[in-house]
Amino acid sequence: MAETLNRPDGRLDDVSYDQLRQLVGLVDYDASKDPFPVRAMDAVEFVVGNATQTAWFYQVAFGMRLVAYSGPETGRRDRKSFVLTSGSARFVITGGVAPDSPLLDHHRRHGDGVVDLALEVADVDRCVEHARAQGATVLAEPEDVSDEHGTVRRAVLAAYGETRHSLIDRSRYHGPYLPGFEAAQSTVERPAGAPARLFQAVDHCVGNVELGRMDYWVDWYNRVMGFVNMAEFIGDDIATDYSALMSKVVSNGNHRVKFPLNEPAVASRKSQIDEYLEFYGGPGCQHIALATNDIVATVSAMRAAGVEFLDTPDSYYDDPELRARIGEVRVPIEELKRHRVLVDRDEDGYLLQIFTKPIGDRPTVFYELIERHGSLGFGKGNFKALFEAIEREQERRGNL
Ligand code: TYF
Ligand code: FE
Repeated sequence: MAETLNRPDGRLDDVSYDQLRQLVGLVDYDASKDPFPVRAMDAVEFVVGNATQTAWFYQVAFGMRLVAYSGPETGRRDRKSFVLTSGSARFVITGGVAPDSPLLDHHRRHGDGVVDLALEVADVDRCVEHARAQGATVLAEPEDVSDEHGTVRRAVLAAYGETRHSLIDRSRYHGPYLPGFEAAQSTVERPAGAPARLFQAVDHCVGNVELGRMDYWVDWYNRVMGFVNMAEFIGDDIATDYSALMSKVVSNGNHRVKFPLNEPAVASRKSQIDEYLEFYGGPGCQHIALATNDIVATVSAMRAAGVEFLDTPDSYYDDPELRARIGEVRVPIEELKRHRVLVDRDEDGYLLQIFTKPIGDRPTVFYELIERHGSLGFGKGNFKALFEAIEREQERRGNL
């Protein structure tokens, strides 16, 4: 008998600090000097063309649990929002109901996409004060919102394109998500033998910005959020070889929240970032990496549900240089090859990763699955194979 996916009280599963340290590569840092202390991603909110069916997709294909709902039945007439969780990861799927809902205009411009990378912070007012002093646009001033479950303090900052960062202090709140949301239960049953959850945390969320704007946004996260630059970057060298992109990564102090930022490289062929910017209608979130402790089980379950992943050629696995470089990893290389999972090793350890094809109608948002074993990187050793696979898909779409 398959068990249902949801926990009755609708709360996030506890993922311990030690589990997170491994899953997303946490480091120690001195929080006392942090001008903008961030605890974690609070939620990733999407606006989509059909929230009812998209919420179903994330339950069936990503094994997520439905925990909360808000919509016409709960007094919000113009929209529906479904809240889904997997471990410490929380997605909110929102769609317009009333024909004059501004969400439908957003969807007309961008298609399905990420509207809010919400951050959990301990002190909303202090963060907003610092952000404002650094020139950030405050879309919503700090305010308390309450219901019978308590009070949430929140504010909203503007980021790249139409993407927002809500800042959420939920330390005084005990409801299923935010005031206005009711607890909800999945009706989807987990397939017999499937893992209890397919991923445990959000590892990183990548932003695509226009040509020449990457350094502006890196500087913005440095100044406004006190984020630090991580070592990994893709510069001109890789960019021109693979006609791809330039990329730098910013993170909060302990690396719980990591935001790579990409801009298109000037190349003879259309960059994958140009394709995104054209079809998204401007800057936006490109991919979300989900941390799992068993990538083979996760990929198997997602494939069984119909999720499509980028293909990696056999030559990747048969390359003696790769085999020598990666050394011993948890999963036999033949099994990685069967599942098309990529491997990368650096001085700190290794990681396993794989990328889905775009999940919506437009060639914009996609997912990464990542299993870290010490590595704090992003798979730089895989960029060549990865970008070639992305370009094969671009070509099939007629956008190269
Ligand atoms: O997040 C990263 O940096 C890696 C590499 O279009 C990457 O996942 C960068 C750009 C891209 C796909 C993957
Ligand atoms: Fe990534």
